[in-house]
Amino acid sequence: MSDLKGIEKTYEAAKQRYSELGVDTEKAIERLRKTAISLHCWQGDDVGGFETSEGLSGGGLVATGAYPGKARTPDELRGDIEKAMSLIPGRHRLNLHAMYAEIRQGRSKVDRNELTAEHFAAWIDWAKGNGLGMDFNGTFFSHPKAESGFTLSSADEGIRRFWVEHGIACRKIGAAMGKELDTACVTNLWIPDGYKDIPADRKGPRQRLRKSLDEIFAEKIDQNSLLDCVESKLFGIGSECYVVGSHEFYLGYAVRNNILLCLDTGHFHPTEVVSDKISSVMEFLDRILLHVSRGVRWDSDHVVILSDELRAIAEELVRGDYLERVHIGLDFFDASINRVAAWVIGSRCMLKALLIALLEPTEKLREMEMSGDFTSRLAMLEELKTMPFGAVWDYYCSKMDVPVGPDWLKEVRDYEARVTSLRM
Ligand code: RNT
Ligand code: ZN
Repeated sequence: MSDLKGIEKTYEAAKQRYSELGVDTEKAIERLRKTAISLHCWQGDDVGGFETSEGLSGGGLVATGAYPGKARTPDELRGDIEKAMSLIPGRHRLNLHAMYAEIRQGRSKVDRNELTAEHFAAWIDWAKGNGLGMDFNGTFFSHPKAESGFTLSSADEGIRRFWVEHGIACRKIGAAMGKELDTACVTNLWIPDGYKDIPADRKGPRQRLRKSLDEIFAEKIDQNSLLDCVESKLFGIGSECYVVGSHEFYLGYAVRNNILLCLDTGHFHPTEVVSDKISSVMEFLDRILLHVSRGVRWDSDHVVILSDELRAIAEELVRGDYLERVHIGLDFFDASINRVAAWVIGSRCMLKALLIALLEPTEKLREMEMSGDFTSRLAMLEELKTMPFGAVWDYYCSKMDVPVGPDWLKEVRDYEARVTSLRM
C-alpha cells in the first residue's frame, strides 16, 4: 500500500464520513502528532542491561523466548531503537533504565549507588542528536544487593542505605537528562520487594519503604527537569503473597507528596482495568505515568496490541483531556519474536488507539448520556467501531514519512538480515 494517490483518495472519503459526525480528522491528526510515547529500552535486550554478562536476575521479572539478535552493546541497542523509531510516526522519547549505564572498561567497578549522569553521557548525546526527550528508571533488581528480595524496605540497614543512595543518584541523573534535553525527565521507581509466602509483618517493610522514599525525595529538584514517579505492583514471581509497594501504598504516597504515580496495566487483578482508574487518580494528582503493557493470564508483559482495553485507555486520555498530564510509557518484553518488530507493533498500536479516540464525537456521546438517551449512546459507540479510522491512520503514516500498512515489516526483515541476525 504505497500508492500515495490511493491513500489520499481513501483518506478524503474517510474525512467526509467523520465530518458527518462532526469530527475533524485534521485536528485529530495534529493532536496525535504532538503526543509522545516513551519507548522502553529494555525491550531490545530482554531487560538485560550492560553491567554484567548475566542479565536479568531476580525481581520477579521474566523475559521468555530465544529469538536471535538481541542487542549486546549500547551501540547495538541504539541502532535497534533508531530502526524502530524510523517506522513509528511522530517524535517520541527514550525510556532508559539505570542498568544501561555505560561504564568504561578497565576502570574499577562503578556500583549503582555511585552512578552519575556521566555514565549516561552517550545516551544523552544520542537522544539530543535525534531530537528525543528521555525518561529514566532506577534499577532495583538484577543485583547482588537485591537477592534477599528486599531493597528499599530491607531490614538490613546497609542494604537499605545502598538502595536509597541509588534512588538519590537516579534523581540527579534524571534531572541532568531533563536539563540537557530541555524536557522534564520522568524518573520512575519500582522495587521488587516482597514475600513469596504469608508474612508475619506487613507493616514493618512498608514503614521502612516510606522512610527510604522520604530520604530519596528529600531534595527538592526543579520539576522542569525532573518528575518523580513511583510504580506499584500486585505480585511478582517470588513475591506472590506480599508486595511491599502495593497500589494503596504508592497511591497514598504520591498524593501526599505530590509526585507522579505509575499505573502499569499488568499490575492489577485481571478484572481490574487501568482505563477506569485514570479519572479517579487524576482528581488528586497533577500527573501520572502509564506503563502500557499486556498481561496474559498474569503480569506477562506481552507486546501491546490494539485491544479493547488499550482503546479504552486512549479514550479516557482524550475524553478527560488528560494528554498533557499523562505520560505514556510502554513496558513489555518479548524475547520470542523479532525485538525491533515488537517495539514497532506496540508503539503503532498505542498510537492507533489514540487516533481512534481522537476521532470520536465525544461531545455528541456526552449529550446523549446527559439526556438519558442510553440507546443512542450504545448504538453510536458500536457504529464507531467500524468507522474508517484505518484510512486516517494510513494517511497519517504516509504524511509522517513512515511505511503504510504492513510495509514496515519488510524494513525490519531487511534490518534483521543485515544486522540483528548476524549477532551471536
Ligand atoms: C516490573 C515493572 C517495571 C519493569 C521495568 C523493567 O513489574 O513493571 O516497570 O517492568 O522497570
Ligand atoms: Zn512497569
